[in-house]
Amino acid sequence: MSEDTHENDVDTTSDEDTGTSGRHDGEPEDNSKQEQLDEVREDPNGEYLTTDHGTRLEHTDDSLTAGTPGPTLMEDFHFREKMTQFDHERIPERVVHARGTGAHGYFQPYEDPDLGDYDDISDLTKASLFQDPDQRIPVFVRFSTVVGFRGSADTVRDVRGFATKFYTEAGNWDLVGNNMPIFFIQDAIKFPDLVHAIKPEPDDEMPQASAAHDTFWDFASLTPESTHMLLWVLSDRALPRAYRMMEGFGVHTFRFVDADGGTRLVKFHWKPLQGTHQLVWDETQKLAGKNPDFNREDLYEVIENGNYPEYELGVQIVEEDETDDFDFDLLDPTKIIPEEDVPVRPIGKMVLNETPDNFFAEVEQVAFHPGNVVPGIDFTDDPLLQGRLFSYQDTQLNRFNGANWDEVPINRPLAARHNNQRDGFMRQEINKGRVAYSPNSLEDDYPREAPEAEGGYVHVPASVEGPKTRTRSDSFDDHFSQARLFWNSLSEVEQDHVVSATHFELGKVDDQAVKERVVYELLNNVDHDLAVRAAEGIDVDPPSQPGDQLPAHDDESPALRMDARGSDSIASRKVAIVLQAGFTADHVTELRDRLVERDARVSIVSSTQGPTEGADGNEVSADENHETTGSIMFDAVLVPGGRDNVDALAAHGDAKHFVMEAFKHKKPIGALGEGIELLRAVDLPDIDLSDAGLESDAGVVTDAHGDDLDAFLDAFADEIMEHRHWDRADVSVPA
Ligand code: HDE
Repeated sequence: MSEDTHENDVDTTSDEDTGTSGRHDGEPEDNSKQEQLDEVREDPNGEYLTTDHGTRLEHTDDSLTAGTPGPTLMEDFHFREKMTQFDHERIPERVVHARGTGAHGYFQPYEDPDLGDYDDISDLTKASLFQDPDQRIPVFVRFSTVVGFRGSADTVRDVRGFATKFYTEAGNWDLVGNNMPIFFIQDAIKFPDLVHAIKPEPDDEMPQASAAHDTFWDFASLTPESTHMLLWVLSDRALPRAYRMMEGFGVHTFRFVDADGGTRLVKFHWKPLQGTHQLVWDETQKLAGKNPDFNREDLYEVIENGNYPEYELGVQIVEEDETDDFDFDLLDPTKIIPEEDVPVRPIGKMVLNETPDNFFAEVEQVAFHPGNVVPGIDFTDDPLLQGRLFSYQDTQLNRFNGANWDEVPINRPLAARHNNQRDGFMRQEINKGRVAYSPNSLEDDYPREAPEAEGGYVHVPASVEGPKTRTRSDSFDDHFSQARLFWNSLSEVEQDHVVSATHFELGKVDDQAVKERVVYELLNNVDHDLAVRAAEGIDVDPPSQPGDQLPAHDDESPALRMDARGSDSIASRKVAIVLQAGFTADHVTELRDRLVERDARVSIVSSTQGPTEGADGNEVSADENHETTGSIMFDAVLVPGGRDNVDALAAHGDAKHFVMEAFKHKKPIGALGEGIELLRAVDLPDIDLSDAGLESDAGVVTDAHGDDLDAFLDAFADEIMEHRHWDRADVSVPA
């Protein structure tokens, strides 16, 4: 039988619709994963209501009964089918990372990446997805929190999942990472303990989506290897402003393999091109009530507005013979490689440009697995990674009630599939022929193994020897050096936030011994001052001297500071123009239009939605009222002039609160003309509010004359790009 005609093939997709040639040169919207999904999309204009089996229905709003009213009849197939489907709508939510959202997009390798000593990417890896800069690889990304249930709030203090499925011509590659580069534990066998400790407590199922309770800190206090990760979770990294404004990390050390079989170690990084930015704690708490979908909504809004989230994929490379150059073990997942020691080389860019059509079918049913790799990418002996290679396959059996989860459209590869795996619950593929085994002679031994030169996956033949043992490697012993490195690298403001976070997290712990262990045995071995400051807020006696395992170094890695990663435009930033009737209309329309020209998102906020009249009789339409929104939903606030406007605003508690709260959260504030009087009315501390002309002080931009809107807007935009103004007086505004 010829290769073209053998019957045993399970071709899920034709060459035409999969782009198995591997080229996706068209517009991103044309990527072939989308085409594949199109095949299973429901026709939105379907004319008639039918049963699941296609019978047209003449009446749907009443059950079939004997008499009116009367008992429902068994023969009401429409009722039974509809109700059965409904009763089975849920699948088990993920045991961790239950709360998430997702987007489609593409990854495109860079033409000329700065690869240091390597001529081009093929020197590093043969993975086909990185080779051709004209090729766009379809991707689906799911972002998540870890601890909360599926309906929990987005803005909790937590790690964020950042999982990417690359639908490559060589098969699916899943990079299942987080927004923090390390993890709590060193060995996967501790994962059930960690998760049981951090999830709501089993007797009363409280608290929701929070580590701030006894069982988590009890576990942590007895698990010193968690210290480095605890510092990250206590930092602003745990409060991302948006999924598109956080870094992503593959965490483990993986291997790259080139065409000659040469290998090297690699760590993966995602760098967001819209900057790495955080929320402040007070804001996250309020958002959890006022808009629990804050991060999810942001992702959908920016994609729908065309401000596509973009991330560079970067790699840190260590040659196999350089692994001893480090004072930690590269296989220890509680360690980073400082970027100053091994630079992150950008190798391509990911753009997220399409929201899912159906949350369940795409975001809920997408199933990641770190074991989904393609030739050119291999594993290391990191014991956390090794355990994950079992867990993800296994957990999907529970979620999908069977082994065929890979056939769900969002999980299906674009690469053709041929094998002898068969049957099971909800099998979609209709395999032809009588042969489902290998070797066989009846079908010419198809499907046959692919030699390495034809893309067959060959595991790196790494040598392994040693006795069977349950022992942690000595090289994993140092738990405090990098925790201290992280602490030393934070700005003063970021350190203050960590201290406040300890006051909240440990302040919620009832058991005094747990609190003391965290302070004395963990924090005091990171930094004495940190331990003393933490203790002072939580009724623990401050330690009198540094911990006996305190590392003797004052090293810093500036790349770890969040404020090191700004943005160079205001695209996608949300600006509120707060006004009442009588505002200076031409200022408002012009500012709004010019902000929109710069791709900012602008909302007009007033006491009521709808038309609001300016001083000259021209109207603008208010998008939000003070009930539907708040300053916490915005990146910046603008107050226009107009006598009546400002008098009304100054008499309006919600409007004053809006400005004060934005000030408290260190956000840029702009005011034009009489608008400055509102800032005076709320008494912003230590801010110079003069009537001289354009002024900028700690992120507050004012122009009493308002005659040069361009200059005003440039100054305001600069402050928005700064994100937050930490130099502003840290006062307790009652907001
Ligand atoms: Fe996961 N993890 N994990 N994890 N993980 C899951 O798989 C697990 C770990 C991560 O959006 C589960 O499909 C073990 C590190 C993400 O669908 C489960 C260990 C990192 C997601 C699982 C870890 C991650 C998961 C639950 C210790 C960063 C969400 C549902 C060895 C590198 C993916 C599921 C999505 C999800 C197991 C630790 C990232 C149970 C055993 C380290 C982003 O299989």
